[in-house]
Amino acid sequence: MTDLRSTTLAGFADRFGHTALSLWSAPGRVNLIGEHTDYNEGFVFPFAIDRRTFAALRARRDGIARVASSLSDEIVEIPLASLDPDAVHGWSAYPLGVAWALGRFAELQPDRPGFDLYLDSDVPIGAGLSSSAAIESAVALALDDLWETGLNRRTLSRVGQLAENVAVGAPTGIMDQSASMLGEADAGVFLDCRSLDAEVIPLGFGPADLALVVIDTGVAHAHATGGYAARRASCEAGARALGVEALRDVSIADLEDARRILDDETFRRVRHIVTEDQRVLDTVRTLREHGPTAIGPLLTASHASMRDDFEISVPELDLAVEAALAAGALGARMTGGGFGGAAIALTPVDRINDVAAAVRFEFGSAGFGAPTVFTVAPSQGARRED
Ligand code: GAF
Repeated sequence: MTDLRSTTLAGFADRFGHTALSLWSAPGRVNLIGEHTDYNEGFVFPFAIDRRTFAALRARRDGIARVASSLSDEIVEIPLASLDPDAVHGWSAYPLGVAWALGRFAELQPDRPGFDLYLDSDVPIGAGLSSSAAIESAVALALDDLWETGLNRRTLSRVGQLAENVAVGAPTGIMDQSASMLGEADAGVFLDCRSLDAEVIPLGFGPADLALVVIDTGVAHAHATGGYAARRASCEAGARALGVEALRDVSIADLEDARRILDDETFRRVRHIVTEDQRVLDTVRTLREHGPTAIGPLLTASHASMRDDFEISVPELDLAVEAALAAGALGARMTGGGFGGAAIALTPVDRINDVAAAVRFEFGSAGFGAPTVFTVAPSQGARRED
């Protein structure tokens, strides 16, 4: 396994010609359940994973920000005074967007230090495991320390979200940054996306001999384009037509009326959100009362709802779910924004190999590209590493 601590420090020294003075990291996330509910002010239940982005940092006296990454040869440089969402582009919009967004939540001194920052990561990109939130959270924590802004983790999650919404241009919700900031080992983050109240709940996968298998389909997705924004717009249109502030305010019992008021497509988008919110609450209750082996059917029902009502799945994700279930997974679903990325399968440890083999076999038979299959463990959120 790559030692990201060493590669990040070495990468920093190589690019900038001096050593880093602090090291930070933040994880990607898997969303266990609660998809597209965050921007509808509903409930989500993700966890931080044992794949992280590392950020090495050193202050500069000249008010210049320089960022570099293991994934690119360029060093992007900008005076702090010129930081603006329109002035940042490509991969550097993530770290520099965070540097800009911090100023929207905290009073920053005009003579604050600049910085050299280098990023390295083992969170797969485009797999729906939130490589973007991992960057944003690591950088937010690093710059919060450098500039002594004293923001709490909940607010730093909003900093990351603002960077993604405005600097990157992806209209995403608050889930990913919250999971990356608030996650803890062996636990999920049950988040009310309206109040931002979060509860860290033990998942108990280990004692139940369960593992969370990730099946990365290799079908890349991007939230700054098409489908994600279209689903968000449908949800907002549905809320307006139903006269509520957000779909969080629609109950299962209200769905009968909603069917009469809305066109068929908007109704199905709304039904996904309303039933998904309920599935999150049911998952948390079932986990508490009966343990993790009992939550499988809720995960699988969530996938069906995303496939049929929200229509954000793709054939590769559907096949991954079906193959995993047939090989002994207790529940499976696509995770993240959809239109590609990864599926997850809650799997008894003694069935992991069967699930991986079945998925690979079925992908081969269907003529799909080979998937990447691995397990993830619920892990600690963003932290200082040195
Ligand atoms: C992406 C977004 F970034 C999240 O905010 C969330 O909406 C998710 O898709 C879907 O649940 O990861």
